[in-house]
Amino acid sequence: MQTLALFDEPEVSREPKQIVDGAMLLPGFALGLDRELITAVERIITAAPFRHLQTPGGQTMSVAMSNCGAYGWVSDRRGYRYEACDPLSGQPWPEMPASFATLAGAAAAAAGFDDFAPDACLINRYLPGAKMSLHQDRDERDFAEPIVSVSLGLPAVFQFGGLSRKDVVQCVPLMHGDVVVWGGAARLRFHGVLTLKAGQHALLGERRINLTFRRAR
Ligand code: MD6
Ligand code: FE
Repeated sequence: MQTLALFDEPEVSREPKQIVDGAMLLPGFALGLDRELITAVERIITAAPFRHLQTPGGQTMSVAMSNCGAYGWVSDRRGYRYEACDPLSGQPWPEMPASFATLAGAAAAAAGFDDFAPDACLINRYLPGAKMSLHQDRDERDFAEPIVSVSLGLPAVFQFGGLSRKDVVQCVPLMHGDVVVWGGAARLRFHGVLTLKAGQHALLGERRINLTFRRAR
């Protein structure tokens, strides 16, 4: 609960902004839930710790990852895929908290995608120096389902490209509490995150956490 309205004044507009056709930025959409999300992430990673996955090409990713929900995204020498169990523990991924699914559904609806019911939440942790190279999200079964991405902690620069890796990219700063929803014509656009700069965030210290909600199956 907010007790002092003064501290809840947005410094930037909370009007939804279209980034490209099919991709909407919802500035500050997750701000009211930020502490709850962070507490839940801390609990999830005690059961399914952050780890640096290997790419199929044999590189170690600089972003550390975990998951919650019925399916978790994993990568290793065999490829990218969704798994019902954490390969580290052999146990099912921690349950997706109801507050996560509710937030993701509400964000999707605010961007025009009704009835989004995620079954996978990838949790990305960036420390300064970590980045995510341009990629497409194409391991999900139904590309008609949108993706909802929640940013927490240090600001990052998100890159939105086109449908070809060589297309020009647009840079969008993502701040603590921002949510991006994308689907439709944007669903298979290349995207990435530039190298995280050092800094201190009041709630998360020297980290950025990203929650990416998807319908995997
Ligand atoms: C990140 N996000 O923001 C990485 N993918 O840390 C993604 O790769 C991503 O934010 C698909 C849709 C939204 C995303
Ligand atoms: Fe992605």
